[in-house]
Amino acid sequence: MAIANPDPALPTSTRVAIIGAGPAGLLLGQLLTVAGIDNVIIEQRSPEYVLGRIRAGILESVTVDALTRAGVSARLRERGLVHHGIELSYGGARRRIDLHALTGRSVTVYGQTDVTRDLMQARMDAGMPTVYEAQDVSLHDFDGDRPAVRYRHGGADHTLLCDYIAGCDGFHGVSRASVPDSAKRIFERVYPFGWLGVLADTPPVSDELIYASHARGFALCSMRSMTRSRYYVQVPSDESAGEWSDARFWDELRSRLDPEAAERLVTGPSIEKSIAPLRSFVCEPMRFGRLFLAGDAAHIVPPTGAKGLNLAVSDVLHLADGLICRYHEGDTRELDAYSEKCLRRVWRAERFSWWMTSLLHRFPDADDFGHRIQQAELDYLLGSEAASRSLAENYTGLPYEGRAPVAA
Ligand code: FAS
Ligand code: PHB
Repeated sequence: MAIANPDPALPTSTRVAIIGAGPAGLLLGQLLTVAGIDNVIIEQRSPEYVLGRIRAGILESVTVDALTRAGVSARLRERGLVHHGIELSYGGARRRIDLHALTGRSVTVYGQTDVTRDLMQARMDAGMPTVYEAQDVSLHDFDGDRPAVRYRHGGADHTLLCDYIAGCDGFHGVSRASVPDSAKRIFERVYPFGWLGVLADTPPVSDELIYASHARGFALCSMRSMTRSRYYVQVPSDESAGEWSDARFWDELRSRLDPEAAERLVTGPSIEKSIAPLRSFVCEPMRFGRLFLAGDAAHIVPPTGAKGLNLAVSDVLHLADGLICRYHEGDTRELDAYSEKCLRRVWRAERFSWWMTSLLHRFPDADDFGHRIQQAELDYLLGSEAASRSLAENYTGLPYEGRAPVAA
């Protein structure tokens, strides 16, 4: 399947220049296109490379609604798995948290790769320009009213004039790096471990996700479909995926699961194996003149709470609404409120992701007291409807603060 226009005429001006063709950039591009607002996406990698990154798997209902609004939810509704609960495994037993009974909400299992592919297809169908394999991307004059993006492509230098720049280029992107240190405030916590993830064409060990807390470390049993599983084990932050054979991974995963799940585990050859570092990170503010940061370009959460992709989506919803108000009604109030509105939801997701990570992982510097506190927190969580409801509210996604009502 072709997933990009082969030789887009490289435009020299647009309304919104979007840096990055990950889920944030592609979703923003799609929402602006649907609203008739011209935009260009500039991506440093090839479409195949972008699709080759295996990342998130859990979508909140806010994300499903956003993809529906963007007109790209057909495959998601056909193939996505709606989950009404998750299981926590510790002390040799599994206990279920009934997300739907506690909140009336559920989550949908649908891989980020599929979300990205659906958005790429929609962009190609709409004939919108995406410049892949752009090199030496640089941002200019975003503190003025006529910013520009410069890049090399096909051996030539190009300049794209625009009204606004959306920095959707992830944690290692150029957008946040283009802002002077004096203009941003960084909040960060780096965890002393990472997640070794394996994708395998094997049936999932259970119908729902299993988050396991074990003396050997955290483990997660997830999936992409009922025939494709996604598993993770916590590893020291200095590990490399090359040190882990498939057999070693399966043995370690099995050792961290309750006996019933360990018995049911179906192993097979890994089709992807990689280690993701864990960090909490927020850049404040998220707007710098005509430059808006969205998604991982502005914040990172440890994946324990399944918030990363969902936060990127809520940023994009705020930014799309702000740009639509500006172009359709000449009203810049939503744009002016962008950073403050995003950061309210970002910090709540940062708190939840930090809390889930602290609860379920084994910290190398923790003492016996710390282990007992984790145990007590888990006992309380599963023994209290109020505590379980709090987890369920956050896991299924806190309410999205939409557009402020227009004053009568
Ligand atoms: P992305 O990083 O996805 O996309 C940014 C895009 O910008 C990339 O395509 C990149 O090539 C491009 N880019 C970078 N620099 C550029 C430049 N200078 N010029 C042009 N383009 C540039 N979240 C979960 O919920 N669950 C998970 O299990 C999970 N696992 C993860 C594992 C890893 C290794 C990583 C890095 C993240 C993981 N995440 C997970 C979080 C992840 O899903 C992100 O939240 C999500 O990809 C955010 O999307 P974007 O903001 O679009 O950033
Ligand atoms: C995934 O399926 O990749 C996944 C699911 C839940 C998480 C993190 C990752 O918390």
